[in-house]
Amino acid sequence: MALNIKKIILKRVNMTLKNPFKTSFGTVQDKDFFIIEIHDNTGEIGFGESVAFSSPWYTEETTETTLHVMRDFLIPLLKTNPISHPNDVPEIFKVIRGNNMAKAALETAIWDLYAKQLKLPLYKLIGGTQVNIDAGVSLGIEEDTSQLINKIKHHVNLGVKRVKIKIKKNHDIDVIKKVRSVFPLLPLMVDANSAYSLKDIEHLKKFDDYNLLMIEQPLGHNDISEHAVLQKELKTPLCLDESIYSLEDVKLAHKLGSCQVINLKLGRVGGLTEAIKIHDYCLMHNIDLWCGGMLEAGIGRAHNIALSSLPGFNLPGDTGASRDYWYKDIIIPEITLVNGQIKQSNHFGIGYKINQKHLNHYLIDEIPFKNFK
Ligand code: OSB
Ligand code: MG
Repeated sequence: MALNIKKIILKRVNMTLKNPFKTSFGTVQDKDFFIIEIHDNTGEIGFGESVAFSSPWYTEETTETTLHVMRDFLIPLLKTNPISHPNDVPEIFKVIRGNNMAKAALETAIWDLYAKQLKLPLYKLIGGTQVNIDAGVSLGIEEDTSQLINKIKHHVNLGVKRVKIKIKKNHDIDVIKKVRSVFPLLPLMVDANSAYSLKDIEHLKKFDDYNLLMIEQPLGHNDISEHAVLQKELKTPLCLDESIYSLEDVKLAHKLGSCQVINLKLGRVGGLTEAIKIHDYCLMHNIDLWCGGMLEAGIGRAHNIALSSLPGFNLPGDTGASRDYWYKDIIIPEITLVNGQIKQSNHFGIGYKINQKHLNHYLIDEIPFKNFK
């Protein structure tokens, strides 16, 4: 059976986060991105979301490069190559180097479409077993740590299972110390977004005193080998985010001992097919795994929730409720927490409908593609 793609529409949307999100590299408040609609010959629609930001501070991709690569390279490949299973898509996209976020935006939409054609929830199609997933929260840098502590209190009251705080040079130990003094037993971790180098090794060793779950991406955004040097000096587990683009990267990190935990993001690894391969490898090798976030709107969030149902996701991720990010999300129902957990939808595909009224409110452009083989 082929998927019979008839039409693709890229819907460019502008959404403003409730709160600016500050990291060691910069601040995000406005998200300019794409909702991808892939229509089949029966009128069924698969949805995807592009996760790149307007500027290339996290990885090299941006909203504009995503558009360029989807429009000029990836969608033309989909026009001429019939697909019988979503697993075929990375194979078809292989002739285009990199640009994983652009690839994932289309590939995840194809998975949603395929699950809908089979009349299955996406999480069931991929063999997910976790019907309730633990929510975590990632909190940006606050110059005033009492503000951060208030935010942590809010999320702890909502039942989140772990808290991640962003740190940067000269804004780390002091913050961790204050947070720990208020929340001695909280499952707490830090994310440096590559703020340090091996020169900081003595400083980073001090982090071992605060019973952190892990330190996420302390060193270079594309480094795997120096993290192995650092991990040998630290008791606290390291987690890789930015450096992981593929299963090959995970294998290398595992072999070198660069980390004990993987943060998996659909966009960064090019979609669900590669994400499942990484999940299977982590499960087989007892590598701790959780699902990261990219400040997604509802469609991307729903894809993260489905992915997190796989049995190897043994730690709470970054995915939380819609209302913690947006005044109004673009899906129905919005994503909510119950006792710090998110329940899988049993509707077909990603399990959420588009809120057309809200989507139209945010819509700034619509680019259609027709004439598929
Ligand atoms: O490093 O994990 C990161 C947000 C944007 C870019 C990179 C990161 C993050 C987050 C927040 O930490 C994730 C989320 O809440 O969606
Ligand atoms: Mg990170």
